[in-house]
Amino acid sequence: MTPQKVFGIVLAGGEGKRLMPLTVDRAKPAVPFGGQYRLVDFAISNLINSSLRQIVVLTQYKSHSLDRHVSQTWRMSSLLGAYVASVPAQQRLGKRWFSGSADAILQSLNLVRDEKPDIVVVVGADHVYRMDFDQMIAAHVASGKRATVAAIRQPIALADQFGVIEVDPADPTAITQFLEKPKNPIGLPDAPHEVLASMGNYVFDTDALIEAVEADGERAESTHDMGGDIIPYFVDRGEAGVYDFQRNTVPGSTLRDRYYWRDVGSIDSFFDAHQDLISALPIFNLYNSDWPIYSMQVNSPPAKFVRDAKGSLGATIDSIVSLGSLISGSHIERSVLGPWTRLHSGCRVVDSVLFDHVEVGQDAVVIRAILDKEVVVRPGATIGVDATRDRARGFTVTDSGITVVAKGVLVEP
Ligand code: ADQ
Repeated sequence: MTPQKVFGIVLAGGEGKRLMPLTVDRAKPAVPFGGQYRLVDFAISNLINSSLRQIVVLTQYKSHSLDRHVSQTWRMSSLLGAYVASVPAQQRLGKRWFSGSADAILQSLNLVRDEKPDIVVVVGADHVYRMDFDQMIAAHVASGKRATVAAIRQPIALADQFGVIEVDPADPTAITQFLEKPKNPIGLPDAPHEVLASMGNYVFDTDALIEAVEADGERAESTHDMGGDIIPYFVDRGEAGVYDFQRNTVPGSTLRDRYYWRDVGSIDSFFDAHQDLISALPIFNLYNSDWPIYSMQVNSPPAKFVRDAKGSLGATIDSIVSLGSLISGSHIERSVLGPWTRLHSGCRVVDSVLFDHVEVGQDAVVIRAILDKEVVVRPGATIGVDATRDRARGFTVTDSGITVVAKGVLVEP
């Protein structure tokens, strides 16, 4: 097989309404995850760990913090023409921002044309997973299809959040139908309670992608969406193939995290994905150095744990504590603490996610909660103990009982 020149496009313009209030003033791909990462780091790390070296990140909505993160984290050596460039929406084709993910690509085609790649890989920016795209590219080239969609089985109850794929029984790599977020999905023949869901990651022959997004730009009735319009365009022509994510293996993965992929589009799934990181046998193992997930390295001192003034030792178990944190005689369990957290004596933080620079005062209690950056919990205050009271205080509480406190809020007892 001739070596292919591959160009990567990361779609990072999503608004992330279902993650409110975490997306009040940052784009969804910029939402902190796992202590020291941002969601976009997972997609970019996968592309870099595969052989891609020319990558653009298309941003749009509240992109300041995302642009800053991408430009500060992903500084590549220009020696070999390598780059990860954040590209804001530029109104190149008329006075409008991107109207959908396909329009974002249409408006950025000059970047593709400049590089003249054989293959374009297009990925979303809001999933937690490990994937070797070189394996998918090889399968795409071998199949002779012009567009290939990565897919994973998901419970049928979630079908309305995904593009749902039907394949040809005679050729299970050929897509015969693609329905974006169907209301009445049909289960798989061998598993009626599951569907084959698009992961929102695609491989295209470059000429095919250009042709499809240009044709889509002419269609007034189009929503200009990759899943809603572009993939069905290829399916109608018999040119769309499916790539089974369960065929993908990355070095160092364990049986438990081999096919791990999670859409973290809602507060509940965002919370659950954190729980997947922290158990002794993690379902998603951050400590796999053979396929690293990269992020910004800030110059911070190590995390420090001290006994409090009364001599109480505290305990931290099944948790991740990031650099710069100072923990004094507190009880931390099944929690993820971001950089520069301050926990004062006697507080309890259980089943929670704290972003960076959160401060929790003496004897405060935080249970099943997500605290955004710079939240200050005053001594003796509680969060996640009484849902009615939390809602009355203006916090978001999900049906499953996860409380979210927005950035910078001061929580009084
Ligand atoms: P969704 O995630 O619902 O479904 P969408 O909201 O278009 O689709 O987001 C896809 C990606 O594109 C995200 O990373 C988002 O940030 C980005 N994006 C959205 N609009 C953009 C724009 N105008 N400019 C730049 N980036 C933009 C998609 C597929 C489904 C698939 C799921 C998997 O459409 O078929 O099943 O992903 O989660």
